[in-house]
Amino acid sequence: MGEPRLVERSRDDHAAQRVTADRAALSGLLAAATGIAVVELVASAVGAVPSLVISVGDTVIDSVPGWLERAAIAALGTNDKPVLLACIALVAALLGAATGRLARRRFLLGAVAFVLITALGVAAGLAAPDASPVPTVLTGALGAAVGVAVLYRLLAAAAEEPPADGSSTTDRRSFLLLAAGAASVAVAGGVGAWFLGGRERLTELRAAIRLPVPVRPAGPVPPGADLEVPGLTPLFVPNDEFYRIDTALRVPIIDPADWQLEIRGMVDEPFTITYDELMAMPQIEADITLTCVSNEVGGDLVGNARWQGVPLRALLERAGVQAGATQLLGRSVDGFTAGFPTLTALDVEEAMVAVGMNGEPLPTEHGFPARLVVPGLYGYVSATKWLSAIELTDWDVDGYWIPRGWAKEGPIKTASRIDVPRLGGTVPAGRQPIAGVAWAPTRGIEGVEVRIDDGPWQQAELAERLDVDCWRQWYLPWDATPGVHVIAARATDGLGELQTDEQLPVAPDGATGYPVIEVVVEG
Ligand SMILES: Nc1nc2c(c(=O)[nH]1)N[C@H]1C(S)=C(S)[C@@H](COP(=O)(O)O)O[C@H]1N2
Ligand SMILES: [Mo]
Repeated sequence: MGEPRLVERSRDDHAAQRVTADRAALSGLLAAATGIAVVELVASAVGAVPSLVISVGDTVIDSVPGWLERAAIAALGTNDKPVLLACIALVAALLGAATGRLARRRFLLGAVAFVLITALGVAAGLAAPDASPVPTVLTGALGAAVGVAVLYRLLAAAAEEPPADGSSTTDRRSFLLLAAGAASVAVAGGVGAWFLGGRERLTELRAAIRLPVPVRPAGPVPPGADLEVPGLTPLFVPNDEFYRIDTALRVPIIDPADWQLEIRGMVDEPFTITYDELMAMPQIEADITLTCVSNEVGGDLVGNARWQGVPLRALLERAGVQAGATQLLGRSVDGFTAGFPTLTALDVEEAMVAVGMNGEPLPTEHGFPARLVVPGLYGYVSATKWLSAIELTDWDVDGYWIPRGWAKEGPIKTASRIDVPRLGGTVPAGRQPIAGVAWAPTRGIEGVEVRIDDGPWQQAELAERLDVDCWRQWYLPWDATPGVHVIAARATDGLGELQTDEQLPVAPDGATGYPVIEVVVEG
């Protein structure tokens, strides 16, 4: 074996010793970047091929233990996605560089490593709900081939060192030129993938949609329903400021013409309905406060919007719910699921398949073309975005978050928040507003009290009532005296029940306790 192996090596390894380790690493990194760019470009243009980068991220999200996922959300909030993607990019870059150095010694080994790493990405891609196996594997193979070819070409150029006397720099330049070329291809591919991904086109599609006039519009907003105190969260949170929580690394881009909603499972007459059919059904409008079970006391994972859509009850009556179908499971195009009692869907009139948010078609981030909105339930058990199916099942089937350490039932707990003054802020002495919001969807808010330092609980002034499902602003004028003050608030719901002062964490079924802020008043 000795002799042929030596011969093979010298041919295989690009005169290995003459390629510096740094150049080899750079070659590997650029090979990885070009390969990934090619794959992502194809994935963005071909529906049956998922983004392999996103698939790897999804696999990470789905396989980390629930406590870690919660910790990541708690530490990073909505930044969890960019951080995860940056980590994947970093790992890919490091793997690429390592592969380049491996290929410097033995090109075949580097090439095999490259193919194996790509195969892992393909494996993650095949697990995506919208992946077709053959095109996905072919795309992976194309990416690996491009990557290996780029690696080969760059290493070959790097091996052609200029003579020691420095009389020629052509070859050195040719490596740098090639490297710059590969980098440009990678960047262009990435930018192309973003545009082909369809966000641009979807924005146009959404803009062309006219929401039908609801048969049961929400009432007019009475004067005084929004106190308009500077710094106080508005009664209706604008769509682009509305909190966003989901497991989707990349927002599903859905052309309503390709979309349909299935009503299936334990029903007499399963059916599917298109976007146009849904838009032609009688719609209602309702002001509903949506909140996340991960919202800390005083946190901002809560918002209020005017939602428009088709009542769930109408769809369920058409399908005919069978006895024993105690759970309604919403299913998303991206595989997310959330389930709640079927009775809630039938009893709560405003529970709906929403197509509109604050007078506009649903924003992409908030579930376009359709999502569930159910007053009184935390989002993780109810508010499925990018809805693809409504499945009637028994209670044994679990939605996405249940095996990850969250309670099976998720009724929203009565809560209040102090918005003004800002937490940890400084205010001048004299008359100052203390203001905030309070919510108890389905029960409504009857009172909010505020306590300053060790003083008595004082009744705050409430904004005009809009709807029990909708939060209510509150306000208390305060004669602020210089020094440090501690302000607490607590709400009473429409059933006369006081918000609990027991301090509980967000898991498993929602944080409780009074919101408390500290304010410095300057003399
Ligand atoms: N498809 C999908 N829908 C989803 C989720 C998700 O991860 N995927 N998260 C749910 C959770 S936990 C919450 S709190 C709400 C948040 O809705 P928003 O992003 O529109 O505020 O969406 C719900 N719907
Ligand atoms: Mo949530």
